[in-house]
Amino acid sequence: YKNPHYVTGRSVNVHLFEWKWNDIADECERFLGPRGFGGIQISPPNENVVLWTYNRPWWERYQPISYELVTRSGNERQFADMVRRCNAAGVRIYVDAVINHMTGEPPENIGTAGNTAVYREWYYPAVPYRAEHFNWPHCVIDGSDYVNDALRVRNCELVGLKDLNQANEHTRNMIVNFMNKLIDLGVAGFRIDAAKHMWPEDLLIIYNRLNNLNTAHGFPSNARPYIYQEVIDYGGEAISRDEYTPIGAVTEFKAGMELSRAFRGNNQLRWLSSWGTQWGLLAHSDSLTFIDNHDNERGHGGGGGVLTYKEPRPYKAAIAFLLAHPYGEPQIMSSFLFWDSEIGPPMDHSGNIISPAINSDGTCGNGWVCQHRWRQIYSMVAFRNVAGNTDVVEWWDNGSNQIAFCRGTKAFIAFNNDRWDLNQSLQTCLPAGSYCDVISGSKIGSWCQGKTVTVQSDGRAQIQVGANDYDMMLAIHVGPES
Ligand code: QV4
Ligand code: CA
Repeated sequence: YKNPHYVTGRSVNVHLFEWKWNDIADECERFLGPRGFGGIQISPPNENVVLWTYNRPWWERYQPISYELVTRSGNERQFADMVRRCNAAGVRIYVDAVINHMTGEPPENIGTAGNTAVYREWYYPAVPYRAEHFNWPHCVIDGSDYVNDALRVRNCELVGLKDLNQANEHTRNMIVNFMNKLIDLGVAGFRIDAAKHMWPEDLLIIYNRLNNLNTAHGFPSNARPYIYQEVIDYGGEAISRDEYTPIGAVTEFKAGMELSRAFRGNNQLRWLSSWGTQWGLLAHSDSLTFIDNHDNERGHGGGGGVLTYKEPRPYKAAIAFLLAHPYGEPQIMSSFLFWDSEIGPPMDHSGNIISPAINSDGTCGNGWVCQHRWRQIYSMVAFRNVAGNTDVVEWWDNGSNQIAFCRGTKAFIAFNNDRWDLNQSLQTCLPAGSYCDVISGSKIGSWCQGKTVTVQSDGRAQIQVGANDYDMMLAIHVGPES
């Protein structure tokens, strides 16, 4: 369950938060496919409660009413079309699977597919679930339970969301049928929402009943879905990420926390020479890494003070390091603009999501941030693909916040987070020649829009990253784009 089944030569998963299925299909064909992206995490595809009371917040999608594939992102036909078109473009789809719970007792009672529930009776007819399919006795998780009581974290309600009992055979069957339907439609795997709140042994039973990936969508035979489980573990809790690594990959929240700290200037970059398990991070093959996710970019899920699109300079640098370094399976966030933590995606007066506009310079409009379309970010996806499975070699640092390293003989990157310029002859490990820095500009024909780097026959080059440059890194690699 730890192989994302990317098409050969691709990497990086982008979370297209709250995007519509038709827009994702277009984005696969016009941008993500051609740019070498490996996959997309989509928002939950199953029916959720509609919450006009809160002006359609993004988090209504984490309150399921049924497993019908009808949401603001689109219906089942549009979902199937998206998966087919993205797979054809070489880009995999991962579903955010909300299987720990159903809705709480919200003030409204109609779902995005038109179904209703009887909250006080734990009755969700469109699945169907009845009271016997939930955990009893009824209880709600307290803050202190996270430290003291694993049983309550798993069998009580997360913020009042009706807690399904995954040890119940009917409950398991409904969940497995839902996930298998998605696999048959061509998805490559799942983010398991709130995995901490379910028993690993129950989850393993569910995973083991999942179908192999659909060979008609280009997956090899006997391929198992990629599973990455959302377990927030900064240490000190009753439940540990290590309980989940035997059954699948796990979200490594410490990666974003540590890189945010370092690129904000609160830890010296030179320490990153040992980035990986020596930092207390999960084993490489268990680790889904990211700087920010949809919760902590807006202070949900305990926040964590991570970098987001609102601090673009250090954010781009942290992402560049995440993508340049071989450790972990990286994911990037693609957001909509927000000014409060509850507001949903751009929408019209009827609640329909407004599609991102694509500006002439390739960036997004209509309220969408589209970090994946920022040059400094998509260029680093290409960098990672070129670097492939090469190691970090020729690490250099100045004893402070200027660092540089090669990826084998394929790629080179330097960062400067000091208050003085980096201007140094460094080993790039690349064949002699003239290269375009992929951070400060694109290569247009054989002309560099940004900085040019001249690599000598011994692999060395004069590397300059000014303290006041627009970005704090410089990256070059073999291949046409640099
Ligand atoms: C309110 C009160 C509760 C009360 C309840 C019952 O706050 O004290 O018990 O009413 O009446 C929304 C509201 C929340 C409300 C709840 C139930 O924000 O105030 O409770 O609905 O009506 C997202 C949001 C939540 C949101 C939820 C459901 O972040 O704010 O709750 O969706 O709409 C822990 C977990 C971790 C989790 C993280 C947020 O270990 O698993 O908290 N992360 C995932 C998702 C996250 C999602 C959920 C889990 C739930 O990434 O986006 O929560 O599916 O760290
Ligand atoms: Ca639970």
